[in-house]
Amino acid sequence: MRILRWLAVLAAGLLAGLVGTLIMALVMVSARYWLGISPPPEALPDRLAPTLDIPTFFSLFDKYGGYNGLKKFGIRAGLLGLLGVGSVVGILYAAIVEWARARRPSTGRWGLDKVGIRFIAITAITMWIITLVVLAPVLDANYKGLAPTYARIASALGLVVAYLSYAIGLVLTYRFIIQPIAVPADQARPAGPAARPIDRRAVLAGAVGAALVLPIHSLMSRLYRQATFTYDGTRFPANEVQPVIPNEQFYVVTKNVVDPRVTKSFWSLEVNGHVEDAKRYEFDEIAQFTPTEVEVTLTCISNAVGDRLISNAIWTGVPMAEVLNASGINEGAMEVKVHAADGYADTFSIEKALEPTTLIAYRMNGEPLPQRHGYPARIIVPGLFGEKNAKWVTRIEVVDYDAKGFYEQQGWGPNFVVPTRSSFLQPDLRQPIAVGSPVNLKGLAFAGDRGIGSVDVSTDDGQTWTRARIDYAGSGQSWSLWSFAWRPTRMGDYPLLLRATDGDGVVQTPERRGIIAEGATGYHRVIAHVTA
Ligand SMILES: Nc1nc2c(c(=O)[nH]1)N[C@H]1C(S)=C(S)[C@@H](COP(=O)(O)O)O[C@H]1N2
Ligand SMILES: [Mo]
Repeated sequence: MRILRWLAVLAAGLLAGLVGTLIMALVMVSARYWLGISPPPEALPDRLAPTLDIPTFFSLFDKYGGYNGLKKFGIRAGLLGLLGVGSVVGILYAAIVEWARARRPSTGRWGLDKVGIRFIAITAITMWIITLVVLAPVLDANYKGLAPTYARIASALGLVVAYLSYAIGLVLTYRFIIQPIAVPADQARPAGPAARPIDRRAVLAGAVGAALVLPIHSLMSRLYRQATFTYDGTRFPANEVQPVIPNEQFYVVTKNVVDPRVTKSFWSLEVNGHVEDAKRYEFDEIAQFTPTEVEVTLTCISNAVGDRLISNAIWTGVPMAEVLNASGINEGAMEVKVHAADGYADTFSIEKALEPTTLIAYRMNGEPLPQRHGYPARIIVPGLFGEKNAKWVTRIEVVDYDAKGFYEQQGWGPNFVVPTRSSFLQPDLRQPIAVGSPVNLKGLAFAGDRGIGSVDVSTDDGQTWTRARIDYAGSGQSWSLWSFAWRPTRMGDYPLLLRATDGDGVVQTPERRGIIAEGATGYHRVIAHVTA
């Protein structure tokens, strides 16, 4: 009997804990959807990702089905974690309340037990502090674009409101379900808990909890529809060689499950750190600086030789130098650390930051930056890998030490200069070529901000080389497009090779190097099948 009564009150605690967790989940998902405040199941993976080394990071890709699979796993694990902790705390709460009640019945006002209230308050505050400490580096994220200074406050407040909503939900639900067992004064109290759940009320509480699942599910589905799963890893289309890639076809890489949706009026850009005069700019104030236009190709460090995680666009924005100089860079400044609305950060040298082509860009191919490419503003830093080109930028911090970016902490780099590469794009050489007929081979060559000097093609696996025609030279910070008229005269398999020379006269290295840790190098080699 005694054990059954214990089980009944602990089950009531579990139920109350679940209802509390669902209330908290509703608060968290609402705060995420409307205020851009990142909940722990989203923030914690972001906190952990940079602490993994590259082999672990990649083995997790294998284990969970790529970056997207890993992202989904992270969120799911976080949600289960919340449910787990919420349930356990609910059970503990019931145990403590009933242990106290058994010793001294009816200890508090409104039928609330003082020991229980103290326990839940201390637990919620402790959890809050632990979360703040653990998530400290990512608290400056705000997916609506709030500047980091305010974002940190918003994140901390969002968390405390969520945890308190759990605590209050738990306490009130438990209070609602449980009825103290009245014992006449002249009788001895039975051993074990002096309370029992009221069945009908437990069912009602369960129903309320179940009803909460609806709005949570609806908000989560809206976020899911915005998720990056459908477009992360987009490559520019292979079937067309265009000098400038239209915004909708530009390659995309993002660390996020749901990318920032910045509200322009919410957004501002902080410039601070090792400067004389820290500043914060509204969007219109950034747009008031004299704009510059630069054509720059971006490519991801994880773009394999011959792959298409690379695209070219014309970017409009203000040179970062103008904005930095307006704040006065202090003696000893070494790097800029650029922070973004998604908690992402990356760094490059102050010299690179001051080059006239390094931009705070707000237009892409003449249009406002698309949301997935960093609306309302991103960094464009020619010559360095894509990851340095932070999207949704919210803060430029000047630092006097060697700061590390999101991926750099995993062990990427330390050199992020794009090596010279070239690749075949057309025609699709999986299709056989008819012997004796002319083929126009086409492709790209890219050497970061060194520009392309020339491109050579070999149709005999590197024994002889012939200069290709440069059809589109580009800007010196962009790719060049080349073509090569070829007429194979005998049947068989031809190993085609390509070799670019950069604007400084340095020839592309043939040395094959993998993506890790400074990006792939080596010749793009494809086999042309020439048939009758
Ligand atoms: N804020 C933020 N900026 C970011 C990233 C990110 O996840 N968050 N990804 C980086 C990486 S790894 C690359 S390759 C480029 C891709 O830019 P794009 O999607 O506009 O092509 O953005 C970089 N900037
Ligand atoms: Mo990247």
